[in-house]
Amino acid sequence: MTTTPTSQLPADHPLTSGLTSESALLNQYRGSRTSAGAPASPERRPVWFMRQAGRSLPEYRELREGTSMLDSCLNPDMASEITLQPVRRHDVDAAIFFSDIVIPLRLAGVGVEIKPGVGPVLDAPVRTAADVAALPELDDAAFAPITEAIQRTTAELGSTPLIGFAGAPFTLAAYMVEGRPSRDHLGPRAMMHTDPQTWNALAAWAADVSGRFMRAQLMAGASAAQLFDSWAGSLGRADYQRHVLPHSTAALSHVSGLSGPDGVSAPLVHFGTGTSEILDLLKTAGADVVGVDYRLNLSEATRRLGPETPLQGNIDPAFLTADWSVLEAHVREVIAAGSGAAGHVLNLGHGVPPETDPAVLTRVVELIHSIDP
Ligand code: 1CP
Repeated sequence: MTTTPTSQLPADHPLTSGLTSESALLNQYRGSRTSAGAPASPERRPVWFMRQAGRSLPEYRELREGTSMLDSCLNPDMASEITLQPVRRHDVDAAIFFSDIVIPLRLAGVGVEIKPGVGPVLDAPVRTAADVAALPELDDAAFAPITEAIQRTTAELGSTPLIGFAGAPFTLAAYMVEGRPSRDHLGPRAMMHTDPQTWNALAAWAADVSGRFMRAQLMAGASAAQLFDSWAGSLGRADYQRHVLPHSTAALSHVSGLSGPDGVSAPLVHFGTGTSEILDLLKTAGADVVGVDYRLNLSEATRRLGPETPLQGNIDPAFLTADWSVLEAHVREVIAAGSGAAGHVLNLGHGVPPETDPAVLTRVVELIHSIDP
């Protein structure tokens, strides 16, 4: 049975009830600095960190002991608790749901594990037209543990928004074709040219499962969502535009315009690493906010994207081990560089390195909150 998906968030959703709709995070994601008649935001400058939940936290390592990564993601109690840990510890302005980009594969019945110290590894790579045709259908009922974890999490978070996420079709398909992490993603990049039909079928499958994964998180209570195209930087402009962008657009179309009855919609963020040269293309996929990695100065990102585009980023994780004065100067520079954009949410330019001292992250949050918006 096919039903037309609704674009209406449920009545008890934190965006609909107003719990998170005026949060500092959402105001910046909406580009409130330029909205007509908007007062200078009285609230603090919002910050969260990609991979804020994870191995940098001792409480995470303790809880995860003896449970595999994907089993932890699918245990609603654990996923919820791990999502909340960095919010309690660092006082960040958003939680990011503890899960992984390969969870939709696992929920569809594709054999996949996350091997410690390696990353996602599939039982069998997906390389031929027959492999793609044999990919299972993902049933929405499989999202039950995700929905449950999110409901528990948002009940605890109150007015702090939860961000949902998914992997973009290229990044997800890269793991599927290679069967494991790779450096240059030659497998998926070759498939685009040697067998474009199979590539398109695979990327369309990935777009569908990732789009529905984000949608399930938003419907269950997430107030924003981020599409991670971590490996899109390995593509040239022409290949990105022709073979990837349409699929990322399709993934985002599952969640664009999801809103409450008063029209308050859930903002979408699009992020990739090494994407400086395709940043303008990334923006056209349909997200509201562009996440910038650590390689590009935010003022240059604004020049490329226009001042109306809200930005997220881009403290270089390499500074997290530097002397505090060096790190502080860098954070202040990032804030200044982002001041020309309609909105700016502070984040790292990629994920928290596992060896990061969590006390440093807490201090960075305090610094950011101490600087007048
Ligand atoms: O050993 C462990 O504790 C597992 C490490 C780990 C964690 C904590 C993995 C394996 N995934 C995650 C959680 C995760 N993955 C989150 C949680 C929320 C948070 O940010 O705090 C998110 C958003 C992801 C998304 C993800 N998974 C991405 C996109 C973001 C990025 O960092 O670029 C990617 C590329 C993955 C694949 C993946 N999963 C895990 C690893 C180590 C990897 C990368 C492997 C590689 O290098 O290719």
